[in-house]
Amino acid sequence: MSLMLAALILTVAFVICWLTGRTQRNLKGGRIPKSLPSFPLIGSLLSLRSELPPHLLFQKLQKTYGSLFSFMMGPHHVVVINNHQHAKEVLLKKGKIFAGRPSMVTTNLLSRGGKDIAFANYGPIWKFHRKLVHSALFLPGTGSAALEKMICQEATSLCSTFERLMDSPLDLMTEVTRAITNVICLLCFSSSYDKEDEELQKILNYSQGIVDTVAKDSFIDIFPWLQFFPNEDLQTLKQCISIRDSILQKKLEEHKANYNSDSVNDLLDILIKAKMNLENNNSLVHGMELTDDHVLMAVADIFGAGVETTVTTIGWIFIYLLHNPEVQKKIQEEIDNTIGFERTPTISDRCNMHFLNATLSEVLRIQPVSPLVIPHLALADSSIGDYTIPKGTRVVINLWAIHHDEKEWKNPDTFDPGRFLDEDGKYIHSPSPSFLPFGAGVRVCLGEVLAKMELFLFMSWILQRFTVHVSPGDPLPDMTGKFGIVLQPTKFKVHLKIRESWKNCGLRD
Ligand code: STR
Repeated sequence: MSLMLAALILTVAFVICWLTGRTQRNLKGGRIPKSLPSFPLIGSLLSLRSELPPHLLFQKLQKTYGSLFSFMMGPHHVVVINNHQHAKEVLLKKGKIFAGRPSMVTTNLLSRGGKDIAFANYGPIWKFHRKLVHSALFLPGTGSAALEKMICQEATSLCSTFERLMDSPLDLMTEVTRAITNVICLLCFSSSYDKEDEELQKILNYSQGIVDTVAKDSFIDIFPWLQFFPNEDLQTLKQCISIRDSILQKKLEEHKANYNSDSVNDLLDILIKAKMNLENNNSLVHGMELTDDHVLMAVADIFGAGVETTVTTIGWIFIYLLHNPEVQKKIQEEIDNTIGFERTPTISDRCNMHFLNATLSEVLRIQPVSPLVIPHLALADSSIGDYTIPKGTRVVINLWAIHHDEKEWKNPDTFDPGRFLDEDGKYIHSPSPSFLPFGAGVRVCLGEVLAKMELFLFMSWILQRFTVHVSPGDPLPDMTGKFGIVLQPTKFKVHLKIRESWKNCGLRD
């Protein structure tokens, strides 16, 4: 009896929801996207329960609901985009309308109420802040020549650590993570960490804790009132943020104490200088304020984004090389032919290394760093294709579906660097418009240049000297990964072997 009553209540609720949806359609005139079934309070949560991670579930739901569909996440109206035409309309053509970010409990905590770049909402202060950080990434102390030097310094140290650790099963990503973290440390603070440094360990731990808990469509981001009840993930996030804050605060104070406007060496110095100029020159940039919070949150973003994304990608590159040893061999042949063994790789070699570039792009396609990117928010009533999109809608771009679209890519689930090469074996930047590894438009990735330099230099340095193999007796690493704001590979061990040709060359110490 009570079951029947429950069924009746649910049916009535469903019909009411459906009718409200229809009224909205009549009011706005345009088509509204097909929606997953939705109920009062919980929205479409029942239809979203699945074994599949969200990017694969959304890709599958396209078959029933079309490539653009919507659902209610609790009280929030969400639209999911699965093709590049709609994605480009949102990111480029209507970039400003869709440049907003939804306010979420976890991201608000992480960014001190939206004072960072990645999660802060669109507005004049955000625009100014982003421009400032963007230009800071191209100044003499931080521009590409300086970046190349920092990366090669860390690549040298990484390769000598590998020489010490090779020939036994090795968790090579631990070493790679330290190298990548040190590049960002050099860039932001002109300092780097030794292997055993406790602070480095703290940074790695807090960063993992944040990746595990932030912006994962967890219940507190859907129903903010849940934050007032005990919640383990929220507790972890708060702890991680407080560790991050104490480290960054210390760095800021050290930099302020040693600040000298004639020797501005790193990103933190540049931001401190910009803040001081702004304070002395208030009339020039009217109404713009740059607080210590803005400076710290920008650095926190660069740190988090600069480490987690690059480490994740390099992890995937190694996994694909282990699964496809012939690809590794081809890259090594290319290194041998274009660079040889008399010198180490430099960024100017990049234009001659077509196969390596193609492999890097193919990994970014098949395993996008952030499969659902950070959700966008419609800042005004608008449309996508011929669908009406009301102000306040959260727009999720399913980069995974775009990179695995069968209409755009032949056998999209097959790893094939050859798709990024033309008939003459030359690297093609984008063989299909359905390729957006760094996003596009107003919110395009700030670190694209740095990331591409790091991927190229680290991989060419490592593969010039070593070959990676699966540890004897171990299975090939898993390809599924762990879903979150970045799609991290699961841990794996490798066997590194020094290459015969490198062994006998003059460059080796
Ligand atoms: C990683 C963990 C951390 O300590 C701080 C951040 C903040 C910036 C985030 C980063 C995170 C994960 C990757 C993000 C990045 C901003 C841009 C990047 C989400 C959570 C991507 O869009 C892939």
